[in-house]
Amino acid sequence: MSCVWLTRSALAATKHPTSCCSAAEIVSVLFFNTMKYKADDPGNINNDRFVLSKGHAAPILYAAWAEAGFLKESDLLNLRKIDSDLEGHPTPKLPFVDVATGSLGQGLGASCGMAYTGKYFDKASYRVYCLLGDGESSEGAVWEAMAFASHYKLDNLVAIFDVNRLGQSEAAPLQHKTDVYKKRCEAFGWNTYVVDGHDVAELCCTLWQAAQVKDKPTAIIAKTYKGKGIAGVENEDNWHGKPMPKDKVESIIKEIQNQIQTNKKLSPQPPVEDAPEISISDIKMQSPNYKIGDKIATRKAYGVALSKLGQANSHVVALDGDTKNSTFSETFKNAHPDRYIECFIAEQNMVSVAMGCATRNRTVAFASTFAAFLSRAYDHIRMGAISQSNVNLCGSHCGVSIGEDGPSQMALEDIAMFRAVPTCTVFYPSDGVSTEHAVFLAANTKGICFIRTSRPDTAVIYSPEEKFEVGQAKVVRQSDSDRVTVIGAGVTLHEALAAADELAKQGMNIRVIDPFTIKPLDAATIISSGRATGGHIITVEDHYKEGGIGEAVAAAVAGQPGFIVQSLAVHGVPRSGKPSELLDMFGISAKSIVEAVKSTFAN
Ligand SMILES: Cc1ncc(C[n+]2csc(CCOP(=O)(O)OP(=O)(O)O)c2C)c(N)n1
Ligand SMILES: *[C@@H]1O[C@H](CO)[C@@H](O)[C@H](O)[C@H]1NC(C)=O
Ligand SMILES: *[C@@H]1O[C@H](CO)[C@@H](O)[C@H](O)[C@H]1NC(C)=O
Repeated sequence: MSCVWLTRSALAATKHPTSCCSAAEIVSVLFFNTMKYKADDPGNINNDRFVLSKGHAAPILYAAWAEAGFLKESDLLNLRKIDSDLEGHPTPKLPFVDVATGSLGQGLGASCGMAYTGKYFDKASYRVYCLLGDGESSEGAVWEAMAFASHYKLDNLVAIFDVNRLGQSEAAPLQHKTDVYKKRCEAFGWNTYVVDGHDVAELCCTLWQAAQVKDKPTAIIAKTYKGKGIAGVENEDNWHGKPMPKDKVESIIKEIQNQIQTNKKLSPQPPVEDAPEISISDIKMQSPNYKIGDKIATRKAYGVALSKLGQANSHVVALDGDTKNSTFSETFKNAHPDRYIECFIAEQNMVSVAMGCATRNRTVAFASTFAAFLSRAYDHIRMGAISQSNVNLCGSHCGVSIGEDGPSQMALEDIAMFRAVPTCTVFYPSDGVSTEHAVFLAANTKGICFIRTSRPDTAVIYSPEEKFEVGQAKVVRQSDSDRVTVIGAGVTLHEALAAADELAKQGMNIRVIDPFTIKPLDAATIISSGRATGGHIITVEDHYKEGGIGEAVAAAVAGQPGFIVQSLAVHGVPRSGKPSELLDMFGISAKSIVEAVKSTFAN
């Protein structure tokens, strides 16, 4: 079946023919026996999902969709070319790809999110199939997903391990020890089969059996050979990621064609059409319930906002990694228990699951944990951008202002990290009202959204009627005689306001700006304020200098003549202490702002 086109395109251009050959029968059986889908409408909400976690085998995926009739066979010859969507690894530029793969170990987590959504939110018949490499299964994230899937009884999920013995530079650690894989999968609570991955009849039968099993996900350990069907290459070292030698291509194609037993045209079975039509766009918010001067931590306001969002749209879902009573996603859980997914202490998997939930516009997903712990999921977040994911992430407990818990819990790199993600909007709300807007705007904003929340209680500074937009800063304090523009966010905005009060008593006025989103940054407001204050700007942030607000502002005003940006930021490794002591120690308190402003005045 697909082998011919697979091989022809693979031999012509791909770096990974041997990784495709081991999976040829698996993919053929999935696409033309097991899976139910509309070949002419790959993104249909009712279709079974397929995730190629071993993304480097992309040519076999493209070959399958060509065999199904969605791609033209001639398209395959454009593999990896600059003007073709058939890239080296699959991305959702192609409507049959839900999440980008290629960074190994991430496909099963996303598959878990899709399967959870299918079973518990959509309550639909579609099933989810994920193909992994054996080398890939050394990734810890695979086993986070394995634990998740059995805990939630995802019987609509099948993981197929293509155990072809070899990795990239040498054999995978377990080689062909399929019994060890089986024990591991069973220990993780999966219904598990070991099969000959080149036996079409056995694969058909096993995949049928998997669909009869209730309350457990199914793992299929497929014993295969890398480079199967190519003499001199099959099961040999040193062929990973290598095209076949040019002078051998014709004979290899002939060799593979000779192995094809039938040229019968096969078509997939249609899906059961029982996934509900839903709308997740244009979610409206009611005005916030805070009064100016109320004290509430933005992390707490996040929970309130998320439950209101959940009320406004029934496809909003929340995830957390066992920190729900710290991030306050618990408030959402209490209001909408059926739409909360506890992901336990597995942040990489949580991010992948959230992305899986958000595929095909099935949900508006918000995943939260301490912002510090999102850094261990950075590769997953990065892949989320390539996946065109609309997932929303909330990181609480940012900065030294968390206090006594000490540096392991303090996020001081998260702004830098999220600013560097190409599709990401970075919200940094400073009070209850702006937090509520951040949550509603995130729900309605494409791409990845990150909301940075803080632990300490802070005063509400905006009236419930205040309007917020992505990329629109607020000038929160101004007069005609301002000499310096101070930009703060979160706790440091409140420090800046306290500094403004103190300085005003001494006859010195400053302008204070709340950027609201750090990316996109409202350069126009910052530049016009900076110009009104003689080009003097001071940024103050509970984050490291590198990649933080100061550098974002410096970049925004670069090229403006006469501007000077001074950055007050955390440096070095902090320690435990009272929040106020730490703000002083790291030079980001009102006191430090007053000093910095005074020295600017003195110059
Ligand atoms: C996270 C990550 N690490 C390393 C690589 C580089 N890489 C690509 S394929 C591969 C070997 C994969 O082996 P396996 O999962 O067994 O797949 P197969 O043998 O089927 O090609 C490696 C190391 C990668 N793509 N992603
Ligand atoms: C979270 O809940 C647990 C169990 O009730 C409790 O022991 C813990 O102190 C709570 N944590 C926070 C930060 O409130
Ligand atoms: C999701 O909906 C948006 C419209 O809000 C649309 O542009 C997009 O293509 C949809 N994505 C998928 C994968 O269906």
